[in-house]
Amino acid sequence: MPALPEAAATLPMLEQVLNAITSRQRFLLTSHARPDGDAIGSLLALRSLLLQLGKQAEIVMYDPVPRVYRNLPGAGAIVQVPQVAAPTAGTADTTDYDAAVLLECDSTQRTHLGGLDRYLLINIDHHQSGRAFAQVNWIDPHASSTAELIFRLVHAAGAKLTPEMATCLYAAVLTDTGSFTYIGTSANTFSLARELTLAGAEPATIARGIYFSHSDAKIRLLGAALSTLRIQDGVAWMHVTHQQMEQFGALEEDCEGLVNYALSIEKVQVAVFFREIGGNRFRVSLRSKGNLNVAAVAGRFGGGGHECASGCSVNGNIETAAAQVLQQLRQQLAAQHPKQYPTQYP
Ligand SMILES: [Mn+2]
Repeated sequence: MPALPEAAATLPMLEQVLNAITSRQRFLLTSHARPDGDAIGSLLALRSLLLQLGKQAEIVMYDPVPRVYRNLPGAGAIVQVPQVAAPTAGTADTTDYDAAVLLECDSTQRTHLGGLDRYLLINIDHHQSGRAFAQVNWIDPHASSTAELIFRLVHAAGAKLTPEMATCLYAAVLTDTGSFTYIGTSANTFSLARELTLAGAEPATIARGIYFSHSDAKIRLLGAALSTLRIQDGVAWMHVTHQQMEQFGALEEDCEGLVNYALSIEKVQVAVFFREIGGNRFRVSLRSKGNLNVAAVAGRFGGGGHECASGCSVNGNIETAAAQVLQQLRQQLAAQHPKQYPTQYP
């Protein structure tokens, strides 16, 4: 069975990563703070690959593993630390790493972990915004997910794709394509899903673990958010307060994806979710169906992200915070679609 077709231009980068791995022994693996399914699934599969190659590999993360990914094979081995400490000279603790592999990051800052810069850095990413910040870089914006790159790495290394690895990679592809719904989902994505299924991933079991395993706090929070829903000119917005978070015993990760309920309304083009994070400040998640670049809007508040999914923080009470964001959304709409939304009339 042939591996997935590979873009020729990415081959040298894959080979560089493979060489960097095979010539070293001890690896730290990490990804961005507030990890998603692609980060966790790809990290777990990469760790399995390295162990299979006879290497040492430890997954070190700043944030905890979100609840819905905790049952993925190997997730229990993920270590949560605020900082990667250097080995203490003169003590028995001389453990250190030969290299750090960062998945889905455009800088070491994305990990929120200090202390990574002293290692040889290997960067594997599939984002359009990916940057070659490391000594070894493999960035392929055509890949559906980092999982797709790890899959190619497994093949290139001549390793066995175990059912556990296939399960982790399938979970990553599933979530990073929005259950095979996002732009970029292609025949290639389904070929990958097929290969993973043949290797032992069970689609129904994995989907149940991710989409039917929420805390009740998350759904109560959704109820509170929906009760504040407002819609105007194709923009929907809603919010939750800090007090509601506490009342329901909700965690930050319970807010993940709530914005999509607002975006699911037919007439809505852009959805915004506001989460109060303390005194007169809101964390803002923006989602777009594709007509409007929400990364540009988040950028005006010091945030960032993708054209269809971005985030930032805004000061104010909910009324003033929402008014600021809506104002910037209108400006962006006018800039992108000057005919439909003129700012100046002749
Ligand atoms: Mn990803």
